[in-house]
Amino acid sequence: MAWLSTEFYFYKGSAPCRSVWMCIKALKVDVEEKTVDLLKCDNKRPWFVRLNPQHTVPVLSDQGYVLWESRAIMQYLCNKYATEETQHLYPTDPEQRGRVDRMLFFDMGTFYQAIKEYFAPKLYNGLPPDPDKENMLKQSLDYLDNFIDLDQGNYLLGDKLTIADFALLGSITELDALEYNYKCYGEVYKWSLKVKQELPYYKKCCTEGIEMQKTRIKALADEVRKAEEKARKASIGGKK
Ligand SMILES: N[C@@H](CCC(=O)N[C@@H](CS)C(=O)NCC(=O)O)C(=O)O
Repeated sequence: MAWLSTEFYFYKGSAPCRSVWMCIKALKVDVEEKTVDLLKCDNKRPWFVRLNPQHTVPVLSDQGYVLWESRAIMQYLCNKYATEETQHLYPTDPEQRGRVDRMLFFDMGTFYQAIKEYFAPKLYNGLPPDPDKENMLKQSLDYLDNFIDLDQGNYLLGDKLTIADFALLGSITELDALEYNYKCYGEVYKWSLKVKQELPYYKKCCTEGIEMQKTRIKALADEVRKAEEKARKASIGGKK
C-alpha cells in the first residue's frame, strides 16, 4: 500500500539524488525507487508538484511523510533508521554531529554552489563555463583540500564514514560529469578515489548517472554549435 511504503523519487543524472541514494544503501533502508525523468519534465507534472511544490529531486516519502532537500533527507534517514552499526553516519555526539553539519552546510552553501555557478552556462545553455566564477570554485576546492586530513582516516571527518562523505562525493560526481580536473587538489582527489573504490554501492548509485549527465551536457553543446554554424552560414549567404 503506497501510504505505508517508503518511496524515493530521484533521477540518476542528479548529483544530490546520488548522495541520498548512497545513504539509503548504507543504511539498508528498503525503499521503492521511483524515477522522475527531468529530461521529460516529470518533475513539473501536477502529481509531482503536489508532492514537492519546489519540483526538485530528490524527494523521500516515508509512509506519507514527505521531505525534499538532499541533506535534510540524509539527516532524517539517519535519525530514523540508523542502527548501532550505522550510527557513525550521523553521530549523536553534539561535537561530532556539529562537524558533520558544518560539512553539509559547506557543501550546500559553498562547494556545490560554486560548481553550479561556474558551470551554469554549460549546464543550462550549452556554453563554456563562466570564467568570472572559476576562482570561487578553485577557492572552495582549496578549502575542501585543507579540511581533509587523510592521516586521520579515509573519510572527510577522520576514520568514520558520515553523510558528509555522501554529500561532498555527490558534488564531486558532478565535477566528474563535467569533466573538470581536480587532480591538483591532492587530498580531495585521494579521498574521492578511496571512497569511490571502497563503497560497494558507489557504482550502482553514481556511474550511470554521471554518464547520463555527460551525455546531456554534450547534446546541449552540440545543439548550440549546430545553431551557431547555421547562423554563421546564413550570415554569409551560404546554403543551409
Ligand atoms: N538543494 C537541493 C537541490 C535539488 C535540485 O536542485 N535538484 C535538481 C536536480 S540536480 C532539480 O530537481 N531540478 C529541477 C527543478 O528545479 O525544476 C537538494 O540538495 O536536494
